[in-house]
Amino acid sequence: MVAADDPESFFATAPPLGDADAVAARLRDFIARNSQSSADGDRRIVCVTSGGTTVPLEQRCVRYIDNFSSGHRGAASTEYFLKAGYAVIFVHRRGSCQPYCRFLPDNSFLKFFDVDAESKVQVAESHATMVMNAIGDYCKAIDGDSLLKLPFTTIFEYLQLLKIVATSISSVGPRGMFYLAAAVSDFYVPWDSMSKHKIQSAGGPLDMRLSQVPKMLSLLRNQWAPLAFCISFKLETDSDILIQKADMALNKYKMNAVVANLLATYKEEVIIVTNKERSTIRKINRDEDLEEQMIKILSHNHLKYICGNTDGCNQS
Ligand code: PAZ
Repeated sequence: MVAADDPESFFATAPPLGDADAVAARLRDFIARNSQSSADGDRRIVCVTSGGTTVPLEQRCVRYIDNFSSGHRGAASTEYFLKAGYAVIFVHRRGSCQPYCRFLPDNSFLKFFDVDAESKVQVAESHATMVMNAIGDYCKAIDGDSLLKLPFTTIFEYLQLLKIVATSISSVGPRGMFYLAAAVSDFYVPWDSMSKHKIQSAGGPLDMRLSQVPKMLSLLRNQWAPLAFCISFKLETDSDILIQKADMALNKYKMNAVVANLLATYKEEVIIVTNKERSTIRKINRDEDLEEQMIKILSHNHLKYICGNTDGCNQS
């Protein structure tokens, strides 16, 4: 019997994605269109993962373990990648923060609207510019075929999606990038050992053994998309181990960069760790997005990587 932390066994026993063939076809078309249509024919394509994966405890799921992530970083980064000219495959947790909607308030977006005397609904004057810009940017991304959104909820869906995206993106070689900002579960209940129905409380306290989620970064790097530029993220709560863990991921999984951040400060500061350097990026003022600086640095590094891997590189 193969262990639950073995990738083959993970994929063999996971409930299959219902629309895997349709997703693969959409990806093929998206990548083909974005490889032909750009002015220089060398458009870069990034897969941004965003939001947390869930671990169901029951097959007919009532309860699940969740991972911390609002999806804000992935959504903001997607906007800046689009601005930098990338085509973006946005692999996101259903219901998490979306590109161009980050400014929507948590409590109620209804405060964005006014009703006039004739009962016509309009955007409140105070928010009109913001909403108009967001609609404009969003429509430009969708109409220009630059943004493909693929949702997941569970760890099973996420890893199957990642595999399909990676094997599709491999066709663009070094022009492909992975920006893995999603918070992915480290432990899970294998589908075939999961309770089918809601776990009952009558039996007293619950003892549950979680298996380790297989490490897919080596597969991504070595098999699925060997030439892609790969950036993984490392979130820790203990500052003493953050850099050590980032270095480990960089070397063990041969990432091109690791973005290290601490739970207490991740909105204000990140450290980009590469084989050559560690760059600390800090938010300078309240209105600035940290992601703007991050994407500038990472897309520049990606260009250099493409040049180092391509004959007759014409990237500027
Ligand atoms: O999604 P968000 O903006 O609330 O948080 C972003 C983040 C902290 C989840 C991300 O920066 C990150 O570190 N992701 C990797 C998490 C991990 O180590 O599993």
